[in-house]
Amino acid sequence: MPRLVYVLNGPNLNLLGKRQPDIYGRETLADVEQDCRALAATLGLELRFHQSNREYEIIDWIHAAREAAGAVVINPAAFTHTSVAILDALNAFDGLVFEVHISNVHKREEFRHHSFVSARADGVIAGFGTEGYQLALRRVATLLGPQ
Ligand code: CA2
Repeated sequence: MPRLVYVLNGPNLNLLGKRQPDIYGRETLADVEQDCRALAATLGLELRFHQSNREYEIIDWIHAAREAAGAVVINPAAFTHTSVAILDALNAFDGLVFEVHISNVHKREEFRHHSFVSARADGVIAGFGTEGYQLALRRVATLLGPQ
């Protein structure tokens, strides 16, 4: 399987580290990207890292992943709880899918307890802060095997 991984981030995650540090921590999305790139290099993974506030852009990146990637690591943010379209796109992708949430969504409001994406995910990480992205990348590397 290709060692290319798409790391996709949904709406408002561009504000990471700038608001609500009590829930989402102090790392910015640029910090998360930097950490992911450093780890990916040690794991022999190639990374495409994206964020969008637009559902269609996330769907387009999942379609692009179909052509070339072995895994998608996705924090769909609020689209987690609303988007059948993102679920449908992920269902058309044959590689590994890991869903990441910075906060523990199950400890929060009831509307955050349901995820459309979890029906397709090979694993779900919630409540590990931004470290969750790293855990997901490590799992991808384990499942893809040595380079
Ligand atoms: O815990 C997560 O990672 C979430 O996916 C984050 C989403 C939320 O809608 C999900 O229920 C759980 C919200 C992302 C918004 O991120 C912000 C970060 C800093 C300041 C404001 C928003």
